[in-house]
Amino acid sequence: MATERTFSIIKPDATKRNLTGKINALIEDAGLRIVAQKRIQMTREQAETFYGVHKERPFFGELIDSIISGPVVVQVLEGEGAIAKYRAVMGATNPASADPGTIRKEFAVSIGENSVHGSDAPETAAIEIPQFFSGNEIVG
Ligand code: DAT
Ligand code: MG
Repeated sequence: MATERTFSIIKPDATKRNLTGKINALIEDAGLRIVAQKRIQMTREQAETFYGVHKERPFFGELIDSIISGPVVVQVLEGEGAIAKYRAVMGATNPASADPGTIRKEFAVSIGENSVHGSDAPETAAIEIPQFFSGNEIVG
């Protein structure tokens, strides 16, 4: 499998509970490298663009309010099959269904406050990464 990059967000529910380091440990223990990382406050406009694919979903308003409710840590993760690997480390969207040892099982509060985002496909990663990082901010 090829080396890939995926886009990750440590969401406000996790940064508020001071869990950035614990989540990064699970990421690194899985063999993924954090090749870019910064802590930002997302604007409503950035959030609406980022989550644009979910615009018609009933939970869209809640999703936007939640992702701008505090600081996030945006990251680029690199590794063999990084996209699928990170989805596995994250666990299921609903923490109640997530496997033991996954980030969401260990740390998420609810389906809406589920601690992390990860790209779901190479095409998605290619759209998401440049929304938050310029090329020279990513150091592999
Ligand atoms: P994922 O984050 O696992 O890729 P998704 O892309 O389907 O899941 O949804 C994006 C985010 O929207 C998800 O992380 C949390 C929120 N969300 C999804 N389904 C929800 C629901 N039924 N109620 C509230 N929030 C939801
Ligand atoms: Mg998704």
